[in-house]
Amino acid sequence: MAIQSCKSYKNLTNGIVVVDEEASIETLYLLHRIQKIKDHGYAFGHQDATAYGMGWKNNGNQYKSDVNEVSGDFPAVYGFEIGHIELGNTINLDTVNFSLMKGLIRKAHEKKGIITLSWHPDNPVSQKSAWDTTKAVKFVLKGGGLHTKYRGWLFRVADFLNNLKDKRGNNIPVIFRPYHEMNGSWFWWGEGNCSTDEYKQLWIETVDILRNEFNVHNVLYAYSANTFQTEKEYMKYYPGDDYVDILGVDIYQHGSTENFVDALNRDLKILEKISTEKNKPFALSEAGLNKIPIDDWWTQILDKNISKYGISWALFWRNAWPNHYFVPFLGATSSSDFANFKRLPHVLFLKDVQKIK
Ligand code: BMA
Repeated sequence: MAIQSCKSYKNLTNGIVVVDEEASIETLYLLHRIQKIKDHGYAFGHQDATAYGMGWKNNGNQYKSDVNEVSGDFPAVYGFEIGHIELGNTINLDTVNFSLMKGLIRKAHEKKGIITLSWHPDNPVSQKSAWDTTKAVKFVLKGGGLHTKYRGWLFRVADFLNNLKDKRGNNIPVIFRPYHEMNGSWFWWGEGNCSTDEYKQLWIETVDILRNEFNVHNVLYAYSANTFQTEKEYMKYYPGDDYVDILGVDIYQHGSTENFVDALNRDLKILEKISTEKNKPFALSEAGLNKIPIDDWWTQILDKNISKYGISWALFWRNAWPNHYFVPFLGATSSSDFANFKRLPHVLFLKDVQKIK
């Protein structure tokens, strides 16, 4: 990328002011590309695409992805998970090594892929997992007994983010999507486990500390709720326009196709409206049908119900185990439909987003 002034990149982002006024040029350029994607369709993403897949785990000497094996191209969007970075561990909660992850992030970035990071931090009070709902948020806020500990956690998050560098030493811009699915009650930061004000304060303090104190300037912040019924529900925990760059929603098919189709159309229509009003891009930040037992799910159920709304990307969850995978691997049900899905002109894989400048 030719060096241009920050000002000209701000023009490129259509006048959108990002959360971080000091965001790097690369970060503004990422936002610019995310905005442009929707003129061409939406980008396809996969969580941990290159870290492991069905029956294999990256040992540091390979670059592969189940998605590429089934479809002939890599994903455009790469989800990675930084849960347990806060503890200073060398591997994340799903046993992906953080140094390997940095390398995979660098590789995806060099190939012009887009990176989005989720974070399932342990419960800071009980020290159990993110799914332990012992009350915790109020203790990590300023003035709370665990605030110093929480700052230590954010120091480690910042250290990870600040060390994402390309070959030339420039920082790699990423989308950071913390404290997701807050309208569900399964995480310690979720509905019923803290008040809406506490949640908003957690978000605001997290951004302020990363940005103002720990000098993180390579991040776009994504607010990502679980499937919701109304605009009011979506906005209930929204920390404010100054603290969110991208709007997201996580929608899984847990039950009937009819319910899933209704949820996609209801939620994406609402997000499209909020996105237009706020001039912020939006995404299907997580999605999937475990094991994809429906042959034509990709083209007939998923794509037909998400392609008309203007999302920038759709990210599918990880291929973890034989009973927990969200993208087909060679020989799996829905593989041939997935290859057809990949060929749809508005469904953008890596080679397609490489052209979006
Ligand atoms: C969940 C599951 C867990 C995993 C977590 C974070 O949806 O896949 O097994 O630990 O995401 O990646």
